[in-house]
Amino acid sequence: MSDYQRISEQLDDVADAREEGRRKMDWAAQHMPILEHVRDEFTADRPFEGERIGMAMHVEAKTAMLVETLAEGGAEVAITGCNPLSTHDDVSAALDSHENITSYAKRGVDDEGYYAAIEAVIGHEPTITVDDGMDLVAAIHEDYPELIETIIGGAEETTTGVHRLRSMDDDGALEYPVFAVNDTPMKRLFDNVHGTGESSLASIAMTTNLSWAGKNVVVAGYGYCGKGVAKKAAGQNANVIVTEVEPRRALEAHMEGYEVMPMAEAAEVGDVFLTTTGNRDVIVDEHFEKMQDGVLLANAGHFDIEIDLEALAERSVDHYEARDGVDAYEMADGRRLNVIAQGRLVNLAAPVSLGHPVEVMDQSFGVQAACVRELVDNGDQYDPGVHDVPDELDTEIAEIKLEAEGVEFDSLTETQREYMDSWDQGT
Ligand code: RBV
Repeated sequence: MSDYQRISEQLDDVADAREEGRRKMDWAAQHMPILEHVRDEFTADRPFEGERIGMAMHVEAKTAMLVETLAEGGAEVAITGCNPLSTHDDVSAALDSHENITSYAKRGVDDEGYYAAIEAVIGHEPTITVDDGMDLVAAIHEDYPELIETIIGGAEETTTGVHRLRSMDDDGALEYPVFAVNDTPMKRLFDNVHGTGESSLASIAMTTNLSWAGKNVVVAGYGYCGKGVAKKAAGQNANVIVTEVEPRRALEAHMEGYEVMPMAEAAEVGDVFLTTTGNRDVIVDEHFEKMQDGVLLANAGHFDIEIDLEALAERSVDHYEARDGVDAYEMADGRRLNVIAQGRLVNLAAPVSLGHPVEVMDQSFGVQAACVRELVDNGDQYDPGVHDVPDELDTEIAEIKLEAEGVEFDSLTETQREYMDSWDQGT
């Protein structure tokens, strides 16, 4: 093949990828009325003219709609992935073809490639950061502190990122304001519960072609994500077992009708294990020792630290790809323990995974967009540190969604409002 032919084939491949990425984005857009509303507003007002937004998020179709929404509002946006396995390369190519957007995201990068892309985003000298997991904030504080002076603020998408940010803030190390998008009702009650629940179970089912009905499904962690996973698994006729370390959450799971037991016991009876704790070393060697042949192990937490894969590799005598997205670890006694998506967040990192459903990401990203606007409008009113998203912004996003759904609802009368604000009217 001549050089000319090779180059023209490569160009065709890029064009095909862009087209496919665009098709995925168009589909998502049809189900994202909040972003559509916000985008119309941003396109008219151009609130981000002159701003540079650096992002590290899961680069796929829904995220792409957020990125475009910000770019249509006048921003120059640079983005990379927030997980080595969650990027859709075709969507990344489609995004990159926008004149105000540069995408460095690539699926399957190694650690070096991952951090090089984060640095490339930082190279655009962002005035606003939008993170999912806090890797951008961390890299800026560690390696490019000179940029902090010109950064207005940031927004953080996920529980793990907010947790890291709060620890950083407690240590007095966080030097610009960041909104805890994760903690808003419009995000957490939908994205973490329904989004994680539905997409994790769907990804596992599609990856394995196995049923939930009649399985013992062990859910580690009964936070918002764990609640969603437990509820949806129970809805699929699984027998749900919850493990917890926090007494009130353990009690809540118990009163919800789930079995609650230590992981050491659950390890012996579980068919499927799904971690949602945000902590490390949740399933470790002592558990692998007791597990049944054929179990499925998956993680829905942000980082791949919940299942101790090193210990599993050490304990195994053979390791092979059993299916696309399933690694089988064979023990000396013949048992096979199957890890899905390399223990990375299963709803995004398995080959068939698509991330959370479009509707919930519309909500989360609606809040993100509102936060970016708030930073541009009123950023100087926020001190360095973690901030709750102003309630009226979250409420505004809910109202846009209800209107799009054609759902009407009541409002308080003046008398009711006064009553709710009073304290002197008893029986
Ligand atoms: N999440 N993003 C997607 N773009 O498809 N799916 C899930 C997507 C986010 C979700 O908001 C969660 O807080 C975070 O990923 C965990 O990294």
